[in-house]
Amino acid sequence: MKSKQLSLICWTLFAGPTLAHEENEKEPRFSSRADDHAPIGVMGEHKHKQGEVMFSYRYMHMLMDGNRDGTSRLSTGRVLQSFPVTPTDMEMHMHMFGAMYAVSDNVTLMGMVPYLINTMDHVTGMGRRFSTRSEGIGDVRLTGIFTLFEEDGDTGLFNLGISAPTGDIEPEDDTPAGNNVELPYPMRLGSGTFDLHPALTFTRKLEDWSWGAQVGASLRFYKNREDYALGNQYNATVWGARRVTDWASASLRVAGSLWTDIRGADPELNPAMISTADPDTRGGKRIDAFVGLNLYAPEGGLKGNRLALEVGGPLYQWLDGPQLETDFLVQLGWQYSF
Ligand SMILES: [Cu+2]
Repeated sequence: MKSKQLSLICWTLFAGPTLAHEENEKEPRFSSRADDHAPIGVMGEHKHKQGEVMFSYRYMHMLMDGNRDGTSRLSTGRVLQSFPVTPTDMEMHMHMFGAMYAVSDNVTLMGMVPYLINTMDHVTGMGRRFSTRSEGIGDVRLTGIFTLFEEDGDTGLFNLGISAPTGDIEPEDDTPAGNNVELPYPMRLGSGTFDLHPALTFTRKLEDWSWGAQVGASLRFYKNREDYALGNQYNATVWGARRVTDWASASLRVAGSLWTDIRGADPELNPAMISTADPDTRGGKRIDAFVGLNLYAPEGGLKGNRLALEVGGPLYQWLDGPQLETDFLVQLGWQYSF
C-alpha cells in the first residue's frame, strides 16, 4: 500500500511534468515577437519555416573621423610627416537589399545586394583640401543557412556564404595628382575575388529575454586581377534583448572584429603617397558596443513587418596605422516576411 502511494507520488513528480512538457512541444513555445530576430546589425542569425519569404532593406552608416596608429590618435600633422597626403575623414553609406527563402525547415537561402556610397576628405602637406567619392553596387552575396538544432527556444545555425566580385575595384575620381585617378583600397566597392563567409549562430529565447552569439569570417583565398587580396576578417558578437511587449524589444550588443593587412599590392597605387594606398597599413581590430530597438507587427494591416535600429561605436580600437579610425555606426532596417 505504502509503496503504491510512493510510486504514485514519484510518477506525479517525474512523469507528470514530462508529459505536460511533451504536449507543449507540439505548439511553438513562444509566439512570434520582436526579438525573434537579432539586433539589426547581425545578419543571417535566423531561419524561416518552409516556403516562407522575407524581403529586407538596411541602411548602414559609418563615420570615420581622424587618424589612429595602434590605440593612439594621430594628428593630421603627424601623419603628414610620413605621407605627402592624408585622409582626414570618411563617410560610408550602404543600402543593402536582401531576400530570404526557406527551401525547407532546415535550409534557408539568403541573397544580399549592397549599394555603397563612400566619400573621403583629404589634406596635402601644402594645405590643399580635396574630396573623393565612389558609388555603386558592392559584392553580391548568396548564403545558405542550415539548422544544426532547434528545440525549446534554442536554435543553432551554420551559415555558408559566397560573395561574387561584382563591386568595382577600379573606381576613379579627380585628385591633385590628376583627373580620373584610380582610388585607393578603402574607396573600392568590392574585394575583387570570390570570398567565403562561414558563420555559426546560437540563439536562446526565454520568457522575457533572449540572447545570442555569432562567430563568422570573410575569407579571401587568392589575389584579384589588380594583384592584391583584401585581408581576411573575423567577427564575433554577443547580444541580449529584453522583450518590452510582443511588438517591441530593446537590445545591447558587443561585437569584436579583426581584419588583416592586404596581401600583394595594386601596382597602380603609390604606397608612399597616402596611407590608404599602403597595403601594410590596413589591418586592425575593434570592439564595438550597440544599443538597439526592434519593432514587430504580429497582426493587423502591418502584419509581418519589422523595423529595427541599432546605434553604436567602438569601445576599443587598434589599427595597423596610420589609418582612419571608426567613430560612429548606425543601422536602420526594415524586414517583411510572409
Ligand atoms: Cu529572414
